[in-house]
Amino acid sequence: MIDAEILERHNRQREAAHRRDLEYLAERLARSGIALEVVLDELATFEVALPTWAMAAGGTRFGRFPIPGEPRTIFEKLEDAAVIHQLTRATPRVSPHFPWDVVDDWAALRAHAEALGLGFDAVNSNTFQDQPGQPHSYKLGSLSHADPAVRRQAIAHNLQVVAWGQELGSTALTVWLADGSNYPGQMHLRRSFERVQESLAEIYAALPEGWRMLIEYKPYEPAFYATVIQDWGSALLLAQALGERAQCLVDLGHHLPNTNIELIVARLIGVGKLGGFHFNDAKYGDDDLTAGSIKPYQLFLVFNELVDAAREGVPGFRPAYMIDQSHNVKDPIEALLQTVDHLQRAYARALLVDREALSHYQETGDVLMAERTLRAAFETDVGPLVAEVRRRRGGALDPVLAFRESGYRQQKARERSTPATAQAPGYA
Ligand code: AOS
Ligand code: ZN
Ligand code: ZN
Repeated sequence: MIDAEILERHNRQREAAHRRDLEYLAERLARSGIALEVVLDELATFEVALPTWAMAAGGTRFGRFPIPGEPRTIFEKLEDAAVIHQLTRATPRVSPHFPWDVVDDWAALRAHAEALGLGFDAVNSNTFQDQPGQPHSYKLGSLSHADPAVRRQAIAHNLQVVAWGQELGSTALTVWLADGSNYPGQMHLRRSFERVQESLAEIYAALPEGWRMLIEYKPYEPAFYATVIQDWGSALLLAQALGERAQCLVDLGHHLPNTNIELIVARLIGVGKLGGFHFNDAKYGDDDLTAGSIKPYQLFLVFNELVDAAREGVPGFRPAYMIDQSHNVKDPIEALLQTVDHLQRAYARALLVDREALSHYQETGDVLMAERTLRAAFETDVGPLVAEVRRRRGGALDPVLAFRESGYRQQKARERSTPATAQAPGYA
């Protein structure tokens, strides 16, 4: 991890300016009747899981550009995750992906994570690629495949992933399927969905106590004509058919352009089926860009729904927050530090919304003032709040700069000299 002295020096150099910024913000908030300490306490509860697959340089189907010092194993990915947690104090868990994360000693991995102060979030199965030695191919589907032998193999893999997750203390399985068709006629649209439901029911029935199943949807890619679980409606139908412990996972990039994602979030909360998020951002499709980099207002509006639900105490509301990004051109650690900061800012802004006023304007039909209430929160510079939460918890005032000052990447480039094992590009 990063030398404590480097971190202290980083904070010391910025402390005076930070205090002035925070005092100014506290004064502004007080004028609107908002107590700084209350917001800080709520903001400090925000945690988001890091995906192991985003720790190394990602890629597209055209290529991948490895960077020196990227992690080669899940052990090294955890080291990088620990640095991100050290600087942000908001990422205490990692979400692994099987079989991309190869583990042969579970006790050693557990001990490694514990020593780094990390735990594990949802485990991800992978039936969108064929693995060496696998008897059946997923070329034409996995849990939806017409051949029961292929479905059985895909079900068995998911059960295996759950068993591995138990080794790690995880309590959720995320299922994302590439199942679908590229041409009209290729797949029976109704029956393929029924088969997915039946397969998921087998996995669901075997879930250990306290576990949840998170069902991820996506409109297209790699299937370009019809994806079996293509939208929140399909995911919701499955979650409802399976039972209470099955919920939907909203990956922000998995929507067609202009979809109102905050409305979907509100709908899912309304029926108790919002299981979690894969945070990222997109301009066109499943771009997997840094959360908040393209549509910060949308991200704020999503968090606005989350804060609203939390304040109201909606029963069973406890979505899992995870990041799902592919870092092709940024240093992955820096990109993740930036992402966490963007997420915290969106959350902080949502905490500042004057909900009483908003509800009054909604009920009295004052459209302009209702919108203005949201915008007032969105336009507040919450940087000092987020920095203060980090500082109080022992993190960095400016995580990206602290990371650069630490020389961590250069040091890893020396230590992790052999080329990174090729990671599957594309479907991040
Ligand atoms: C794919 O587009 C999804 O976002 C999944 O979450 C996927 O399993 C994950 O990104 C790992 O590739
Ligand atoms: Zn995802
Ligand atoms: Zn995706």
